Amino acid sequence: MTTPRVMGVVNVTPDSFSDGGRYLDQAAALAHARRMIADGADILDIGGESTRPHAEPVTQADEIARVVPLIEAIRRESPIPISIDTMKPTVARAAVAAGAGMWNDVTALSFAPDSLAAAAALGCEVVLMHMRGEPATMQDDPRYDDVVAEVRAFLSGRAEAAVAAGVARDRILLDPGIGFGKALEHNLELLRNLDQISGLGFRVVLGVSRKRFVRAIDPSAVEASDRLGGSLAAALWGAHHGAAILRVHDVRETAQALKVWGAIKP
Ligand code: HH2
Repeated sequence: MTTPRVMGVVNVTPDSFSDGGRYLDQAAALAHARRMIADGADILDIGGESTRPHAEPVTQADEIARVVPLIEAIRRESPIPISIDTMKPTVARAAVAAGAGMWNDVTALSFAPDSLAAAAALGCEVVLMHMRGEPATMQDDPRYDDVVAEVRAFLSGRAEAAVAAGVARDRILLDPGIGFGKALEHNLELLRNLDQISGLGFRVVLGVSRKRFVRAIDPSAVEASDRLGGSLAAALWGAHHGAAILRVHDVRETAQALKVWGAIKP
């Protein structure tokens, strides 16, 4: 069991659920990225569009204007791997040209007709995430017969579609999409059975940081920033069940938790 890499989230958006608005300003976003690098991030995930329920859609041009200057600025001062969190191939292309090496797509390359071909042509790593429905409505009473089997089948199908389109198998990562069209019990079932996702043979990305399921378990954790303890508990669970990358807001605390976990595990 290897220690997962820590992916620090930098949202350059006015409305992200945990840090929306804080880093819309480029200088503040760059300062935040620098802090995450100093705190031990292994990867930065840059996003210019929020995927929270009822978030405002963003035009391609605005999204590029938010993320590309930041990626260029980080690249000028650090070799840290950069991921672009977008569903739009045009934004992914611009981000990769600016220095990103990974495309993190919450729609698993299904948002645009040319997403799969774009990923293959870019040759970057791709994160294929499971989401039920669309951000606007995904939390309206999501239902599954067998959430683990359904998410597993979806991710396996998208991975095979990516391979068929020309994405190298070892460049594909899978993510069960905690909180994306899932009620508390669905999120918990997926975490409980994470081994079944890692068992598909691809590296697994896990995003549990500050998510609403923590509040569903501890109703006192009203604000996203109140959810560090729950986020760390779920992150370490993920580490123990094969996650290769943990996508987090609290880099320093997660990196420390992983160091302790790594020192304890045989
Ligand atoms: N979660 C969010 C966004 N992108 N990507 C992956 N691969 N996995 C996730 O779990 C994931 C993701 C939501 O978190 P955040 O970016 O903080 O909020 P928002 O979407 O509102 O910007």
